[in-house]
Amino acid sequence: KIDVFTFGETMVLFQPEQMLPLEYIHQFPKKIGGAESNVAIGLTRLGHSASWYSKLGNDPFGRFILNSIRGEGVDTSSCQFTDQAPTGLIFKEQLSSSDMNVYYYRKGSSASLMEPEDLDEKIIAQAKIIHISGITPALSESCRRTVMRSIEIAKQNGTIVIFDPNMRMKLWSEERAKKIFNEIAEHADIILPGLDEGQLMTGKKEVEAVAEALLGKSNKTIIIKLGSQGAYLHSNAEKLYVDGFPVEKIVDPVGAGDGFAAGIISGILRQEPMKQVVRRANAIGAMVVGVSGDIEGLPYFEAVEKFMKPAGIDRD
Ligand code: KDG
Repeated sequence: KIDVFTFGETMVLFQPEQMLPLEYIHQFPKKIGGAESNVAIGLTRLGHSASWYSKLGNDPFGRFILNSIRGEGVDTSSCQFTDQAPTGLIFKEQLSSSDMNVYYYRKGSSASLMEPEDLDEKIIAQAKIIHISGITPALSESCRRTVMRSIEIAKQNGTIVIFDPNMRMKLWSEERAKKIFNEIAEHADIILPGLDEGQLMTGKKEVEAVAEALLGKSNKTIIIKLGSQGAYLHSNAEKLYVDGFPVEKIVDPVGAGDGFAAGIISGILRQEPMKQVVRRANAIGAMVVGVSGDIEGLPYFEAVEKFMKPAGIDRD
């Protein structure tokens, strides 16, 4: 039995080692990048079982992605290969430690062909949690329907729905994203927006007003990510700010939110008090930004525990 199911598009990620405009880059280390597989890999490192689904191109890049994710211990048994379209690609361009651009080559990619019928209903029905990212519904209309279908299956089977909006401006308009995010959020048990995403969804400005609007009259848990400031937890049971951890040097900001999501999901699976859950998620987010690449910085459980101990106190 799987703890967590997630699905989406993972691309081959070409990430230069130098901080230069891509025009002047001659070598591209080949990695993988995809918000949902980042979360799945983060979870396996934290000691949980995760299953990830995607439709991959029947090409060397599709095989590379599958081998990489399976190699990290994620269940990929429901993944499919198609001859209809190629695997998507992403290039990162880093001009300074905090200035990161991405270039997508993913329009009409294999993953954009995902259909509701492709989902393995049994895996979702048996999972404790399903992680939905707002990137997937932006890929195509059939992907949007696949997201809504996965939520329906989860709801019918008592699987907890966690939603991370993951706004990607290059994929769709703010207006369309706002509408779809709110449709998904309505069915979610836990929502993990960044402040800007929460503002987009609600039209409110202040952290607490955004959280209040997202909660409405529901029984959800809202956790607003505040970057280096940590996060704000808001539910009917509790409302509190949870401090972030200091980051010595930001090497690569991409993937912090996925590490945070993995931390939240892990804490919920461990049935810990929510304050502790959010604290560990903050710690993972801080650890991820210190390492280049989407998945390279995702920590093992013991490493996070060590990171969270107050400096100078060695209890070993
Ligand atoms: O969260 C990290 C992702 O943004 C990155 O891996 C690429 O999935 C990606 C996307 O669609 O932007």
